[in-house]
Amino acid sequence: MIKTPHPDSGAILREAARRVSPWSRRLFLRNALGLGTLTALAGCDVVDGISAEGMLAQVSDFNDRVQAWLFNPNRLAREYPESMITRPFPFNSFYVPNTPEKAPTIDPARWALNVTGRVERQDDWRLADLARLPQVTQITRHICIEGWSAIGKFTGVRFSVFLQAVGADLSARYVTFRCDDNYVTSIDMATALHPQTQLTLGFDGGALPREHGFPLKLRVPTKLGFKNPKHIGEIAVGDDYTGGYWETYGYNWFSGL
Ligand SMILES: Nc1nc2c(c(=O)[nH]1)N[C@H]1C(S)=C(S)[C@@H](COP(=O)(O)O)O[C@H]1N2
Ligand SMILES: [Mo]
Repeated sequence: MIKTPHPDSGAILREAARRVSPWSRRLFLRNALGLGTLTALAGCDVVDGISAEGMLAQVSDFNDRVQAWLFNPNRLAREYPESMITRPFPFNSFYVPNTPEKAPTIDPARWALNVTGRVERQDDWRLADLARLPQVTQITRHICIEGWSAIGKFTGVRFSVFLQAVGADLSARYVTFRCDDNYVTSIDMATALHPQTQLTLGFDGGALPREHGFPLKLRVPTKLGFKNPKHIGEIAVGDDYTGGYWETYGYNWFSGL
């Protein structure tokens, strides 16, 4: 059963602002402004009697929720002309050494995508099955939290189209990606349904190169690079918060527009 995907984020935000006390409303508004306020908070009297770390964790969690409220599923990330594509496109990984030679080698003949959780059809998908869904191309900027960005051309299936093809419960809260190099990340359903969120099979006019996530990655141009899982092996739909690899090291879970 397909349920209504997008809550009216504006109405939810107004309702939330009405319900919070004046003090927390101030905090609420400050946090809505950005992560810079975290440092300010850590250095002030508010943290007396509680650990700054605990406070920061709470504020980060608070940020995730506020940012999710503020997220506008209609707002698009910028798309670029072919002339602005970055070549070569940089590589990055969580494993050490951080080198493309360590990227997993996946045999497409033996690879299958597992789809689990709140979906009507838990069948595995082969590359050829995914290639039969309608393909779109977008040229967008990938921004890594480590301080670099690059513009690339990505081709694949709108993720919302895929979710409907598997009969995902679109009222579930999260979609989690488990990768064949043991990387994990998760996104909220509003981001999963964003029109630019793409299950990517192609890169720069060819197949997805090994170092950039062969055979399958998720391209989320509204989010930082670490929310763009490569070498996806499993997609899980559910209500339980699953976090992610870099998220456990303190990167803000929402990390997006
Ligand atoms: N499976 C997997 N996905 C991943 C990572 C990883 O190490 N493994 N690194 C993330 C980070 S931090 C970035 S910046 C991008 C890098 O993608 P690229 O190598 O195609 O530039 O992939 C993201 N997705
Ligand atoms: Mo990154």
